[in-house]
Amino acid sequence: MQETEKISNPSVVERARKVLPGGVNSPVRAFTAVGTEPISLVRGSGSRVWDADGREYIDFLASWGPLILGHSHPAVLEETKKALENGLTFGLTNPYEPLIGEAVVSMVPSAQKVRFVNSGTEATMSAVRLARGITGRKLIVKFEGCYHGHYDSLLVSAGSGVATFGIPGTPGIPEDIARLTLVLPYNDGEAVEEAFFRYGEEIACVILEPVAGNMGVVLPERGFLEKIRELTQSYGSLLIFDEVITGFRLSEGGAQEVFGVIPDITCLGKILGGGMPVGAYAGPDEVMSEVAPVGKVYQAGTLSGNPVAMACGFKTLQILRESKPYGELENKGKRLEEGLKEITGERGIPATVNRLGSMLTLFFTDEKVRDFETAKSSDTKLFSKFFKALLERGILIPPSQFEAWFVSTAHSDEDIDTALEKVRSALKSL
Ligand code: HOZ
Repeated sequence: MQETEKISNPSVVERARKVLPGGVNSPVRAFTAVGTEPISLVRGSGSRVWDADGREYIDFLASWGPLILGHSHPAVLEETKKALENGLTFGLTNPYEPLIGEAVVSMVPSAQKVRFVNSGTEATMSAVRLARGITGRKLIVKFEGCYHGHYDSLLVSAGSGVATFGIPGTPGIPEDIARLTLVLPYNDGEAVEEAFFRYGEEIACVILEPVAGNMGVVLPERGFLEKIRELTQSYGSLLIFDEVITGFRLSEGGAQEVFGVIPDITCLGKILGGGMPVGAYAGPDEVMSEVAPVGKVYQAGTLSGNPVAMACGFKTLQILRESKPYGELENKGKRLEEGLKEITGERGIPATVNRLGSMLTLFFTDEKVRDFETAKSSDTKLFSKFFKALLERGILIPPSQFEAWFVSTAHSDEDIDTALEKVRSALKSL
């Protein structure tokens, strides 16, 4: 693969900057976290993507997680085109909605009913409203470093001290809203106990990524998920698993199947849409029967259940159920992890790799990364140089230390070995 000199196409990026804030429709795409000129992508196929200058990259960003089957999977494209030919949207129920709904219900252990929306943010926002509607309580518990989309109540940073109320994570969120969210350290079971001891009767729900992907990959320590399940049960609060990243990624049934902890509500997205904008929240009948029009908790969306998006997601789930690729994905993820550890070790670079299945993060720190504080001990300046050096060598990883790399069924062992060669070359150049 040609080593790339120029790594961006100014015409697309410059043109976008004239009409889009920062030239992007989502901030992280501006590459500010890595201090380099962003690239724009025009095509993807299998494990590869091409930028507007025609440069090719092996892609471990995978559009932040949806593309477990790689880019432009032929059967997924075919099903999506079939739906497209019948029309873009009807605004009434279409045949693909029960089809993908049946797939979710059969794959996700906690799901007896599912409501489709258009993004992970809508899914988590609706799940929190449902928990508050069912319990009649106001307080929410979330964890530092977990990202659940840009819903006001969840864009909240930790206040001072443990088990204290949140502060707005961005201008535009009233303190009165932030103060209803408790922000705790991830993997801190004692902090959860303290929060319930103090406020348990007022807590509507606890929401977390059962395996975090949005602070980089951080796994739950033994007993952490079980402790939260036990406390929510005994205080009558609901447990919400944000499986937007882990759903269908770690196994057919996501993290709840891997760890055997069953939430009251599961939020889904990314892989669920196969690359199209789809989110969902799901749970047992007794919970989901509270959702309008059956129950009183209102939520709606003009394009929810869009036939083209449902077709794309349905085919993706169908292929996962038939091909059962999780053993293969584990082997590929392990190959990448071991290679990264070997190379950073050879060069004496402080680094640690957190991985589960086909999602992983290389942190430039010698600390054990078990929460957001330890994740933030990473050398982000080194990461920025590493990111740019890899990009110049035709390897695309997420443009932030605090994100997950993804391996797909389309990544061959050769792709991974090539990527590891480029990692070695990139680190040598720094
Ligand atoms: N942390 C997000 C992925 N789970 C970044 C993607 C975005 O905001 O566009």
